Amino acid sequence: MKLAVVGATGLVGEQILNVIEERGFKFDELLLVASARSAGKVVTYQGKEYTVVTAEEAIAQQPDIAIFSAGGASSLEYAPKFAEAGSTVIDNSSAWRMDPSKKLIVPEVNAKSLTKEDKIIANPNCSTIQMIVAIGPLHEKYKIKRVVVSTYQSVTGSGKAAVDQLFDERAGKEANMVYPHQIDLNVLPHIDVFQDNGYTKEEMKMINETKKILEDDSVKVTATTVRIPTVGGHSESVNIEFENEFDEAELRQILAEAPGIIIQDDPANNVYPMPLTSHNRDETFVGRIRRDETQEKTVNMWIVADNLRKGAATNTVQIAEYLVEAGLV
Ligand code: A2P
Ligand code: 11C
Repeated sequence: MKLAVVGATGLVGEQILNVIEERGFKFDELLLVASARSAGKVVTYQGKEYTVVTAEEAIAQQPDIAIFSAGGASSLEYAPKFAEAGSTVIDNSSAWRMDPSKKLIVPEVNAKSLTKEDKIIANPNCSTIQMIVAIGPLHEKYKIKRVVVSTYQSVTGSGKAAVDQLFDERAGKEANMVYPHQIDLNVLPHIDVFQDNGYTKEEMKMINETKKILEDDSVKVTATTVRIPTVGGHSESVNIEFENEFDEAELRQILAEAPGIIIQDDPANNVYPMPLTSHNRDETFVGRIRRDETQEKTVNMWIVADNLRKGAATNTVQIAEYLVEAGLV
């Protein structure tokens, strides 16, 4: 198994390396790939020294799997070249997600749809992944009619420079502005660029990617995505209306038994999911589960996950694990 991590020096790339080590993902050879700026740098990983290489150099090595988290432009340019060289690409950018010929995978929900022919596999957006982990099993049982979601997203979702903006503002230093406004002590109802319909691209990702992963265009989703000054961990308030009536105890049981979910729901003892306690965890945390008393067949819940982990790195590594286990690479 020859594995390439493309974007290995980025925030998500670093987490991919952590997750591979923690989960014991086996490889014989590892290629750490970054831009020409970083090529030649020596990185120590799992007690061994690796020299960072460019995408071209990695393609020539024909890795079996290439996990990409190097931005959309790099994916558009290099993923097809890796695929042509025989690699299976797992891509964390938005470049291929809505391409009808590419699969969009959250392993707990739809890994089984993968075949040997899938040479570029898309990893969904972080805020979509954690929602799907929780609502996927509920859709299967009760059929979802409509989802209303509001997010509370960490600055790590915007990369290293955004984390610097937050801490520089907090330290009273002059900050390089990644966001159009101060993020420390503030909340921005604005993630990614605004579209003609008044929604942001992040909101449209949650809407379109959810339908694609659930393979059900009838599921209505409306979203408001919001940036808050937290570091690590996206949170979501989710209101779900089902076609069919549900029993709350049964719904909790379904979530408790679903892969990748930990229920944290003991309000009497102030137990609920929080970004701080999701930090560096691979699971999705669900709490504040309660019937919506204003409408039939509707439930409210609060969903939290580490956006760099389950929202990005962990999901890509789980796809790689599935490919190996299912003999698809
Ligand atoms: P580099 O560190 O050399 O710029 P982040 O989203 O946290 O900023 O990380 C982006 C990652 O993608 C970094 O590892 C970055 O490398 C990498 N990257 C950017 N452009 C390319 C490219 N053309 N080829 C390979 N890696 C790239
Ligand atoms: C954020 N969701 O938190 C974004 C980051 O489509 O993979 C990831 C963007 C993407 O800002």
